[in-house]
Amino acid sequence: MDVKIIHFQQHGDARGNLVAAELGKELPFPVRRVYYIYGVKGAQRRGFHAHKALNQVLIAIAGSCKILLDNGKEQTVVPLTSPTEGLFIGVDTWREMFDFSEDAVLVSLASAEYDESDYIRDHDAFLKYLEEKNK
Ligand code: T46
Repeated sequence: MDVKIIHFQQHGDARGNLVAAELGKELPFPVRRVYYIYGVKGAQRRGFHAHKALNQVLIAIAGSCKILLDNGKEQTVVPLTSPTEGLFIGVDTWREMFDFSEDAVLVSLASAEYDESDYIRDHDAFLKYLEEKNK
């Protein structure tokens, strides 16, 4: 599965903490878009799609949530619980986000501008897409 936990260094002192993410160090791609998700209520799940070309790093900069990842062959669930770790998600990976804490703020660092045509929003279509691609 093309996913990886990235550990960010925490620069902490008496004033509090600072985390940096820099291209070529913690970040494996140039960031072209940032968006964030917050105020997710109770049992709401989000995502339910894969991307054909987009790479992302997801960071729970506050609170926590879980990310279900699926490459068509296997599934795994990654909890995001710290602003010092990011989850890299490569292309062709189905994702669902759930179990958001009330205070959760999930930031995404994305490799490209928003493009709806890059989304596969149906799981059967996702499996068919992978089958065609791997022929
Ligand atoms: C992803 C997961 C982790 C925009 O207008 N611009 C944007 O950059 C984004 C990301 C979304 N939107 C609009 C499109 C929809 O009308 O915001 C609305 C909600 O988007 P969506 O339903 O795709 O949100 P999630 O939380 O299901 O998925 C998002 C990202 O879209 C997706 O790329 O990997 O977070």
